Amino acid sequence: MTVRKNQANLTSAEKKAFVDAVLEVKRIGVYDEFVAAHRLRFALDMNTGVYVGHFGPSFLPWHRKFLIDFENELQNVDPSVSIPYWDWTFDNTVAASVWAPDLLGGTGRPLDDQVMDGPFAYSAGKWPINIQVDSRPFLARNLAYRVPTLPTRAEVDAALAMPTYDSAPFRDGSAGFRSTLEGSAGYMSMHNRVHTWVWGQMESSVSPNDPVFWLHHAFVDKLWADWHALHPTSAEYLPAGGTVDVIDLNETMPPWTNTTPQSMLDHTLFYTYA
Ligand SMILES: [Cu+2]
Repeated sequence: MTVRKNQANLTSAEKKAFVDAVLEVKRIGVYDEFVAAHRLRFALDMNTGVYVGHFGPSFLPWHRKFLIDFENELQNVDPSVSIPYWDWTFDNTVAASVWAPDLLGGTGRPLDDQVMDGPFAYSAGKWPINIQVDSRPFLARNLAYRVPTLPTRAEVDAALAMPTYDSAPFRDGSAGFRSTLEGSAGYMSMHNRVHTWVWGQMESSVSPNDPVFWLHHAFVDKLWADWHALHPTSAEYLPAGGTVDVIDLNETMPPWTNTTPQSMLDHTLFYTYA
């Protein structure tokens, strides 16, 4: 059974196994398929008005399935590996262990935001940026540059306290837990703010180019699970049906042909959180 752990609690051996599996999925070309899939979905969400991966209720189940698929690829390389999560409310500085050279490496250099240490530095030779939105072939970050602080535990707790998953019109800024957690209810808040805090590729449609994408979204996913545990009688997902341009509970989420929000509600079918 897959157990997802807080990155702060990983042993050195667990960190190395995770990094090695990510590098191998990259080497065989599969990693970039995930980057391309996210870029495509983000563009469709932005430009077609049909909200599947972002800006609507299926933000959470879509990313849950996306992470499960990626975790399966990691486990094809090393069955012991799972996606760790990064609690950015607690490990909230550039000195946090997630940015150490034995896990993700640190912030970029001033000249061009190029990450210079860790396994994903361009100079280490194993992490070319192939699926791009600009011409930079290297992983870029500028931690705490565009916004100085990450979301706080109090902000997270306020979102978790909301009893409603999502509400009409089920879009950017709708009242309820999903939109508040996604960060569309306020400029650069919550999930969105974390992407912006990291900067570089993380602040773009090709954000999975930075492996912190998976650790960030694993924590967002855990917060969805935490929210349901706090509100066991609330509908775990809304809307239940009949909503135009929005994925209802039993509608299929592209690009998959066999995945609905309903099929993603119980994460314990796939993994648990430690
Ligand atoms: Cu995200």
